Amino acid sequence: MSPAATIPLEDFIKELEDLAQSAIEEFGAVADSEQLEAARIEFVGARKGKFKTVQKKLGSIDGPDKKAAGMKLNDVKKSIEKALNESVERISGGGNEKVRDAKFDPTLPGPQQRVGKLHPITQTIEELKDIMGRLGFTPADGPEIEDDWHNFKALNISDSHPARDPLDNFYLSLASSREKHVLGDNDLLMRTQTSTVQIRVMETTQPPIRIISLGRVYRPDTADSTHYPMFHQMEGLMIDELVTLADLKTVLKLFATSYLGNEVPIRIRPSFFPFTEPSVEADYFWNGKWVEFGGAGIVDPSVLTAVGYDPEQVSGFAFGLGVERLCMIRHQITDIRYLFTNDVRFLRQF
Ligand code: FA5
Repeated sequence: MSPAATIPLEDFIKELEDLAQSAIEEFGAVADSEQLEAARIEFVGARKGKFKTVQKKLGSIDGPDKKAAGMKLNDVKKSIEKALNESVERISGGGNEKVRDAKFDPTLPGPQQRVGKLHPITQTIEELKDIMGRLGFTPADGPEIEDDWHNFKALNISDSHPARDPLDNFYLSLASSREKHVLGDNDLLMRTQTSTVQIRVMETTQPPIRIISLGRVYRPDTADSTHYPMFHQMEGLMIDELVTLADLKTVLKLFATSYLGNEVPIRIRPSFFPFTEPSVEADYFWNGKWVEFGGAGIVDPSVLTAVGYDPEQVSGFAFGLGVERLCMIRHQITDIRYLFTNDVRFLRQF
């Protein structure tokens, strides 16, 4: 067997020096990231780069010359890398210290960042406030944990009324006597309606009043496509001299056409609430059926008396609308449960 052909050390060194020179010249001349990438592949490409090709010849250098050849190879490698890095820095503007890899193309758009959004219910609440604000109603707030007076008694709901049934309410038990001392002996519960805020506002404000209150309410309802045990209501209250059912119908109609548009049919039908007389319920027509979106009526004189008003002097109307039901028709959401499962694939759509 004939011995493998060897390469003289001088030839190897000459080839390396020529390679270094042309690499330095070329990296120094590139004008944009495309040319830079082409030069990078040409000289230091992992499979077919020129440096790789010369490096493979190291095996053909005579044993005693191998060490010198290896050292030269390392020197040339370093000077090519230096020229490459300088070129990357020049092309990328030099500002970013981390930009060392020629595969980085500063002209390409960066990875898309997803921007968070408001929950569809929050968006609906903002829109409702906006519409009612234009009709002269300002927002008011009340607590979600309520006492018997504000949730029932002041609203003309008697002690024996079925609406007080423990099966229809989330009552809270007071754990300690200290809590009882601070909060009083009243039964506490998660409010079942925002009508509680009517009472709180009337107790502390003299007419004329024109408020809305938007917030969460709680009922042990079984969840289905239109019911959830926690949902939001928008309460409205207007108290002044000579407020009539015609004013209520006008405001409900103006609200409904602003929010739903003219093409969604709505209807108002007689109903009953202990705190309004007469009382009505409002429905919109959607997906082939009437869906109730709120109750309303003329504030019962006994409620006005309970808060210290004179029913001979002032009158008013109130309404309570289901925010989820309004959000659902706006966005064509067929099941209320989607609003509370927090699936980002659903939430991203709004
Ligand atoms: C009331 O809560 C009254 N407080 C409304 C009212 C206010 C009447 C002022 C008169 C004067 P009702 O229980 O019907 O009424 O609820 C009002 C709306 O809340 C319903 O029309 C419906 O849109 C919504 N709603 C009721 N229960 C649920 C539930 N479990 N899940 C989602 N929305 C509901």
